[in-house]
Amino acid sequence: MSLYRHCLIKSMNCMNVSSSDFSRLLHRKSALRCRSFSSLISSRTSFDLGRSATRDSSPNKDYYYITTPIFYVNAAPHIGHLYSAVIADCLHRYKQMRGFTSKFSTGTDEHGLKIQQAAEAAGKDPLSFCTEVSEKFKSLFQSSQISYTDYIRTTGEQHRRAVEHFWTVLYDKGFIYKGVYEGWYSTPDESFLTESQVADSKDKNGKPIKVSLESGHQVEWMKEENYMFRLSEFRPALLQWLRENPRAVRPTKFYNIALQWLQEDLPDLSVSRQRDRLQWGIPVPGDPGQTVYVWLDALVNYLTVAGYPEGHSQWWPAARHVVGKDILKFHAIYWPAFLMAAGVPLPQAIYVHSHWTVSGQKMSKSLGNVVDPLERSQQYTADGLRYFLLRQGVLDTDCDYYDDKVIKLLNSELADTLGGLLNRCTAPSINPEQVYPSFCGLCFPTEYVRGSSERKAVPEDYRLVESVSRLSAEVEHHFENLQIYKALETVSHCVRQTNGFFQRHAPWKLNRNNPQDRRWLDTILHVALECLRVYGTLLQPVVPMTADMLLSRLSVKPSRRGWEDLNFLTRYQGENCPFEGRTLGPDTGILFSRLDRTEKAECKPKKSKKVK
Ligand code: ME8
Repeated sequence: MSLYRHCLIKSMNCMNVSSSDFSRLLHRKSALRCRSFSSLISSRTSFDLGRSATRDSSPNKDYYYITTPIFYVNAAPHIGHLYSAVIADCLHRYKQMRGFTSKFSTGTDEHGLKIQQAAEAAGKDPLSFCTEVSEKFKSLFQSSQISYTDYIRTTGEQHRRAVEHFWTVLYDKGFIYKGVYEGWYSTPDESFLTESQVADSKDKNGKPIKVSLESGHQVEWMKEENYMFRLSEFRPALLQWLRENPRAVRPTKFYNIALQWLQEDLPDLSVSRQRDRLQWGIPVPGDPGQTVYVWLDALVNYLTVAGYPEGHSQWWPAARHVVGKDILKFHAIYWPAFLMAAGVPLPQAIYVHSHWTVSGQKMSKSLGNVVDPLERSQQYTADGLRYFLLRQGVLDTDCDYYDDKVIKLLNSELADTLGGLLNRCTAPSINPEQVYPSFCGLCFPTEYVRGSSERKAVPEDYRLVESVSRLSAEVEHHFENLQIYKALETVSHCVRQTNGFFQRHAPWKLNRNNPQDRRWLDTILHVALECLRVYGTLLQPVVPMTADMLLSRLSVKPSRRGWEDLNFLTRYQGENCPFEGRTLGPDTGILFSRLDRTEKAECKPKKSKKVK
């Protein structure tokens, strides 16, 4: 049987069409508005994976386009939302440092039943309700130094045009047909589920209900006339795409999950809802009785920001999506299938992260344990919270949040170790001239010469130089592998080594008036400040304000804070150091204040002591 005939039978089964209607339909060109079988076949060229930008290197190597999920506005932002944004922001800033022109998009997902219901419950008109919550996300992101270049709202006009265009392309190519969807629907997840994805449960009154196995949310049985997307036809192409691009979904754990899903049949996907049930959404082009399914609407946001439909050719090939594990299927299966159908290249990669739990439990409104990121960033500072999330967050495993852990980590790594080191090297008692002092090659010769009279450096000092010289390459490697926590662990290890170096040589015991002591004192400070300069530069994508404060104190101009300026201890290599002899920047206080535990695991910044 021809594929066309097969398609017709399938869709007619959904529509309960009789066999006489079938033969009439078979001869009607407008059937399914799928122009003709030959056009359906020719549209298969859109599966041409050779055209998709699926290798992790953009055709235009200088562009980088990173996105976060767009967040539902049915509730205020929580720590998980901020986490996605912080990961994307860190990668965006890192790529900018590496000389890329980077676009970074985030925003809010404002259509769908759950938003419609939330607005109704709040007694507000949907758009004002969406604007109010969307502003909360925006202001959280702004106060958390999320340096997005684009903030998209799906209720925007430009987005509506992009969705209408995208829909029309899918429809005209014959990938959308009208049928009847009958099955389970989860409104909180805005997701259709098969029988094997639901389980029996009881509501709080003991009444039997069905819930989604994955999210635990209650599902309802739904039967309505919908437009269906021919997802089932894309299984081979999706498999081919994933097999040929093992880095398309990262980390590997999630790549394997996506591959596993493709081992089973993929049912066609309902991509609209009846307008009488869902008004809050984009009407289906040419059929005002139907509303576009919120996930199709939402996914197109990434294209809208790239300039779709007219002008996306510059940015789209550089696209990477940061998403949580809960929405992997939408991004690794539905989205690539939609794009293949529309003849648009696939994104470069999908970066998936796991979830934050709170004191070992899933974060949920009903448990009352939702961590408010705005409140926490006021307590710990924006940089403090960013550092914690990136230092503790591991993409492929869930991480647990509790306040004590934040306080301990920030006090140890930012306040004591990093802040303490800066404080010690710039304290007026040890550095009265407030300069970046000179390095003396006799005290710290390139070769470790046993018994040399002026040499003061000991073998551990050479190990420090070795570690810090390697550091930028290691950080680069970890950033590229999306292991930001490892990059921070490596930096933190070097900061501790530098403190050890300072402590070992106790420069405060040296006599400034003795020329030999003075040369060594200056060398100790020079080495420590060089280390700090490297740490400050590398930490910019993670803690931008703290890094700025540190580098400003060292008098490193913004134009000297790039990756190419990371050359560590050039004087040791016999080259000039552009910072040697410079006056330090003004002292603007403590780099990172120690946090104090108060009742209820709350904390407040404590006055740290500064070395005079
Ligand atoms: O799913 N830990 O929006 P959403 C870490 N609008 N991250 C978490 C998290 C947790 N506990 N909980 C949520 C939607 N997230 C859709 C997306 S995209 C085209 C449409 C993060 O408001 C994580 O990134 O439910 C997750 O994927 C996202 O928030 C879901 O946000």
